Amino acid sequence: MLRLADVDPDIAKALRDEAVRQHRNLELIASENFVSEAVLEAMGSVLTNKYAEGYPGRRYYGGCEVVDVAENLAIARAKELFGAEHVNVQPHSGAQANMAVYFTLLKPGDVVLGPNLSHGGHLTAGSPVNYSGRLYSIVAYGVRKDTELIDLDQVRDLARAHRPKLIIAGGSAFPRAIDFGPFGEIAREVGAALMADIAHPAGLVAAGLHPSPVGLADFVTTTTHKTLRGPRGGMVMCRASHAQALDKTVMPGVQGGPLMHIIAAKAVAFREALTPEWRAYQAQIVRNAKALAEALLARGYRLVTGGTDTHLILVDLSDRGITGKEAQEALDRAWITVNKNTVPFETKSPMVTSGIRLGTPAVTTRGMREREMVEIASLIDRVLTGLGSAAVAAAARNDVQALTSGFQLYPDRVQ
Ligand code: DSN
Repeated sequence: MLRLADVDPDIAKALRDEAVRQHRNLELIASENFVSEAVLEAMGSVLTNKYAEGYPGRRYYGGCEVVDVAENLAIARAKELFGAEHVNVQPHSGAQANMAVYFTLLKPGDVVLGPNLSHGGHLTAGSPVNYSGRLYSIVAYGVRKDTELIDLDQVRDLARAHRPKLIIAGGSAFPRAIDFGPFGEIAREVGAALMADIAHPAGLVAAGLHPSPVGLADFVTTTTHKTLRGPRGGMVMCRASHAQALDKTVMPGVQGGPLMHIIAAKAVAFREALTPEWRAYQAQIVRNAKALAEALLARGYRLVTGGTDTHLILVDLSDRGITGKEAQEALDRAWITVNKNTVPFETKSPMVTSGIRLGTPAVTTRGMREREMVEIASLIDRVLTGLGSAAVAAAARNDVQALTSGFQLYPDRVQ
C-alpha cells in the first residue's frame, strides 16, 4: 500500500508543515481547538468510503449496518451530553445546521429576529451577504452601548413590533454567558420559535459552565469543533415533537450523503466529553480566559464588556490607534494566531476592524494554565506596542517557541 508521502509528496509536506505550525504557534483563535489522535483516526478512516443517505435503519443504500452503529452512538452520546430529546448529527457545518432549522420552520420572506453580526452575531443569523439575509426578512438586535451586553429590552420591543416567526440567540463573539430564559419568554409572548446557536460555548454548556438552552429553545444548533473539541462539523438538537420535520429537512432537504467518518469522529469526541477529565478541561478553559483577560486589563487594554465569563475575549484596540487587521498581522509575524474582529458599534470594515478576538480552548488543550496566560498577555502587549519592529517580532517568536515547545502537540506528526 503506497503511503501519502509516496503518492503525493506535496500534500504530505503541507500536512507536516501544518502540524509544525500548530505545534510552534500560540493558537488563540476562539473557534479553534486541537482534537485528540483518536478523533483524527476516526476522521481519516474507511468510513469515508460509505454512502449512507437516510438515517440508521432507514437508508437508501445497502451495506450500512456498520455505519449505523457509528451514527447511533453519536446520537446517543450527544443526547446524554446535552440532555436533548432528539439530535441530528448529520449537518456538515454550523451554517448547514442553522439552514436546516430555517428550512424546517420558515418560508422565504418570513420575519426573523437575530443578533447583529458586528455586535457578536453570526453570518447565518441574517447577514445580507448570507443566504439567511437574502431569503428572510431580518430584524437585527444588538448590545447596549453602556454595558455591551445583549439589549433584552430591544429584543422585546423589536419582537413585539415585528412579530418574528423565529428568534435567534447566540453568536460568534459574545464574551459573556447568554441567559436564554428571557429569550424564551419573549419568543413565547410573540408566538415565535426560538433557536439557540451555541457553536461557541457548546463545551461549556455540556460541562454545566454556561446556561443551557436545551429544553428551553425549540432548536439548538452547534458546531462540533470549537470548545466541544470534536471534528469539524455541525449538529442540531430539538424537542421530540420537531424530530421528524428536522430530519427530513437535513436529508433530503439540504444535504445528501452524510459524512460517516466525521459522524464516527463526533461519536468519539462525545465519548471523550462524557469523562470527568473533559469537564475539568472545560473549567480550565474558563479560568484561563479570565486570567488572560485580567492580564490584558492590567496592561491597559479595553475589553468589550470589561472581561469574559466564557472562553472568549474581544479586545477593542480603537483607543490604541491600531486596527484589528494590523494587530492580527503583527501577531502572525510573532507566531501568535488570532483573528481580527469587529467590535460593537464598529466604524471600520470587516476586513479591517477595530478589534481582535482571543480564545483559550486550544492553548488549554495543550495543557497551559493561568501562569502561561499571563505570559501570553505580556507577549501580545510586546508585539502590539512594538508594532512594525522586526526586532520585537523576532524576539517574540523566540519566546513563543520557547513557551509552546514545553507543551507537546501531535508529537508523531512533527518528526
Ligand atoms: N467562523 C466561526 C468563528 O470563527 O467563530 C463561526 O462560524
